[in-house]
Amino acid sequence: MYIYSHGEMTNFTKVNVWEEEIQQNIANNFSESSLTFLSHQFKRDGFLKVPQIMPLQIRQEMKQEALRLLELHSERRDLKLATTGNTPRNMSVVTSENIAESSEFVNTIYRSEALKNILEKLAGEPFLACPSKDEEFLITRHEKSGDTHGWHWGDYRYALIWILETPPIEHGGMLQCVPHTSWDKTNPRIHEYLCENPISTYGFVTSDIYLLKSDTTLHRTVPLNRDSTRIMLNMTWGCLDDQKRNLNENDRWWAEKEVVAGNYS
Ligand SMILES: O=C(O)CCC(=O)C(=O)O
Ligand SMILES: [Fe+2]
Repeated sequence: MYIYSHGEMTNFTKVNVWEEEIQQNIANNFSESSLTFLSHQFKRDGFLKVPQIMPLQIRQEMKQEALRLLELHSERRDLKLATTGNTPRNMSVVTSENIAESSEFVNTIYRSEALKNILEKLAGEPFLACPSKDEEFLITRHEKSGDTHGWHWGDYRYALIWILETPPIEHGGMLQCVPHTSWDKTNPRIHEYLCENPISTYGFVTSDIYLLKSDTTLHRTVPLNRDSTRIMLNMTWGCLDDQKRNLNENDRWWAEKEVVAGNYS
């Protein structure tokens, strides 16, 4: 029976309007020849700034949505993580489950076919819904002097990061990347990677978006040098290779307040 209540009908229409806007925006901003160059750049750097992938209005609405979710669910994290060589995590977070349960907007944009389609073209392989429910989404807010998301890799291959608010570069909060590296959780050797490879540093403006090849790009945020506000939303996808991997579960600091691999002081 195809009977919708008024509320469902309204949501259904809204989702279609967003999808239409995203698709139109992508058609306006990406030509086939620009896609070739962007995909090469992404292969080379493991990082690609693509703010034009989303209409400005959706980026601005996403900031309001993140502020709402932070107000409802933010939890502070302060720890060092053993599986990344004791690099620090100092920030407030909203967990994946809290985002998934509380935000129709985030869920809808994450499931946009037009978005997935362009991301697959940029990356050159299929995107799979994140294999792990606790890693699909993450919101972080750097707020205090010293706040940083220390050097790490991602468990899954692709992250689309929405920079919803950023302080001036002078305050820190830039992203640093070392592409073409890989994560051994029992021997991460991060300082060796830093000595052996060039580090790229990327500054942002509010409303930027970037795509990261998170499993083979060592990355961190530069610590804030004063109290200031930097808010990001992470949307994660897996790839076909991820299905073969076996993940140890003792370091999921974003999901749990205290984890086995975390050092708290
Ligand atoms: O805040 C950022 O730009 C990076 C976020 C990140 O590395 C992550 O969510 O895993
Ligand atoms: Fe990351």
